[in-house]
Amino acid sequence: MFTPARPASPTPTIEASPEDFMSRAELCKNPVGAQLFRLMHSKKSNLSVSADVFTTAKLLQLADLVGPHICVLKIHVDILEDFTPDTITQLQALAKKHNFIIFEDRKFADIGSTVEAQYKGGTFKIAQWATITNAHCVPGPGVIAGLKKVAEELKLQNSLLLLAEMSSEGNLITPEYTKKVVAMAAANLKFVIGFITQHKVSADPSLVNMAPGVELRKKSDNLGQQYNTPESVIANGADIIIVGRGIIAAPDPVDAAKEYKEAAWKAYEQRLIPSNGPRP
Ligand code: S5P
Repeated sequence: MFTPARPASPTPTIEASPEDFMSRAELCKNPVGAQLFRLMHSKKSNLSVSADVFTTAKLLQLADLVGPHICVLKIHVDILEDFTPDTITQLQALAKKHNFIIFEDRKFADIGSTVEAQYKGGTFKIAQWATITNAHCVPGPGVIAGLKKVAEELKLQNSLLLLAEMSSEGNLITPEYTKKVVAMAAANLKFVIGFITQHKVSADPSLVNMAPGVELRKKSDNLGQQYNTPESVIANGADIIIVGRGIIAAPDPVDAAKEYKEAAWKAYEQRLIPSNGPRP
């Protein structure tokens, strides 16, 4: 008599976790948040390079080199000595070629009406090209309202990260302050996609946690920066590592980018194993 083979019991896969990036993409209220989670999944990269360089040529060269290995390229546009609108046109072409998102690390921190003008105008016209930017919440909710107003009026598909924690020694952020930042994010989910932080700070899985201050070989610089490893920040609930000098000052930035990418992705996969959730 024919006995049908018993169906193999489903092997638990990492992708079945409700905490995986593809599942979290479904929950995002801002399309940039969803795009970011999906992009990380498809590139298997939760690495953001902080391209803190001083010329357009260096920025474009670095973006072209590390582009295949990153989800987000973070820049400080105001440290470029030779910025022109063409810097951005060329950077956007590389973002398209390598499929990464451009993040201007402007850290807006003023009253709503001032940040509105800073985001929209001036030399850099940040709102026109920075799919992601960030803000300190110290001025209160007006800082978010001012930035959101620009994105809405210009019909730009932009997004904002809030500084919930900092990596630098002696910073003034307290757990109480961080809680209030999380509440401000929760009140603005159509615009805010997550946090700059050292830990997972919100229980809302639609919000992304990006951690700077990551270095494999150093513990600090000589100006108060403090470093952790990719493994430790991701075990603490960060989703994306932001790496500057660990990659851009390495003898071979591409090799370094691959090393950080692999370490961060492995740590993310480890965290998806049920008993290894983020440490409180
Ligand atoms: O708390 C913070 C927040 C940010 S955005 N600590 C940081 O270091 N950053 C930024 O991350 C900082 O402005 C710099 O561009 C990058 C870290 O660079 P690295 O060379 O120390 O890795």
